[in-house]
Amino acid sequence: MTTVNLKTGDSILETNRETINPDTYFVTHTPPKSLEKNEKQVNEFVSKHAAKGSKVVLITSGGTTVPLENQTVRFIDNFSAGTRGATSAEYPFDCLIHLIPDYAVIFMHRQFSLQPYNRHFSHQSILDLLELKPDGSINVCSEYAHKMKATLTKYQEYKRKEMLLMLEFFTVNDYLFLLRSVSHALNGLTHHALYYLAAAAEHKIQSGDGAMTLKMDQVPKFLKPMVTFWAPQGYIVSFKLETDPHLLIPKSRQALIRYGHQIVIGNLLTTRKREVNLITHDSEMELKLSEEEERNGVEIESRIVNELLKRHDEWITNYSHN
Ligand code: PAZ
Repeated sequence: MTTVNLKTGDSILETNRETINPDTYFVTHTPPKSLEKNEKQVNEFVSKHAAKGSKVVLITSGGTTVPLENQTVRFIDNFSAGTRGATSAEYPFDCLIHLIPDYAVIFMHRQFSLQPYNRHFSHQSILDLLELKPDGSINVCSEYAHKMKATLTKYQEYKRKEMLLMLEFFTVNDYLFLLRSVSHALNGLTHHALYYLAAAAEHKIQSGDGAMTLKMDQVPKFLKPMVTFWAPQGYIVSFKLETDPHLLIPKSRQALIRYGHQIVIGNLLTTRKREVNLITHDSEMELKLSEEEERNGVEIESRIVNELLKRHDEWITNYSHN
């Protein structure tokens, strides 16, 4: 349990390591209203790609919120803008262009967080990208035209081939229900499903205690039921965020052993955009951008996704030989 004093702004006072049992969570909590509609979309998407023999990757992205009231006026949020997820969602398709395996993407993202392709223009106002001509027509300003054309070409191709399904969540509760449903749907693809869990889901409020004090529980450890029941044949990649460099590898390894999935990607808050560690049960690999690569706009997600698609492929091959 984490207690936060809202009046003084004192932060974490007390932390309860006990978590809500994931089995009871889904019985004692209300599913989001959008769940049924989303499940229908996911089932159609997965069936279509299964029929074509494509692989599917689920990417979760962005922070999760914890509402403070039932009729939400205030909520607790976290820092994640969804950069990792939105950036990663573009690379399976880039691989496809380079004739590496065929992956469709389910992009499960926090509402209003960054989105693949659109992210390239999210720091500008849309009105500043456009200009009004004397004849009344609207053009993209010449300084953005080249980048806009390149991005739009890829984005439209993605859409034309129906390779991308976008699903939204807002609260941690929406996230958990949707994750369970999507995992169930993808389980039909057996080893051809890849799960890339980059969203940040940490705390859940247990109850209000007086006007100014909140008690929070850890989010249920959904990875355990996911690995055991929801997606037992999937290739599951989780992320571990740490602030202390000494804890990064041990904590990542601890998560891997505790949940028994395939890979934990450890990243530090301050260096996450240039450096990550891929930890498996019998290996450790550091992926790091050089200063020159950073200057040239190389994104670490291109390295992560390439490496994971390679490993997923080897994993499928191993299964088919056993
Ligand atoms: O969204 P972003 O790019 O700013 O941050 C990405 C991240 C740090 C949230 C992600 O890489 C991550 O570590 N997700 C898991 C966080 C956790 O629950 O430990």
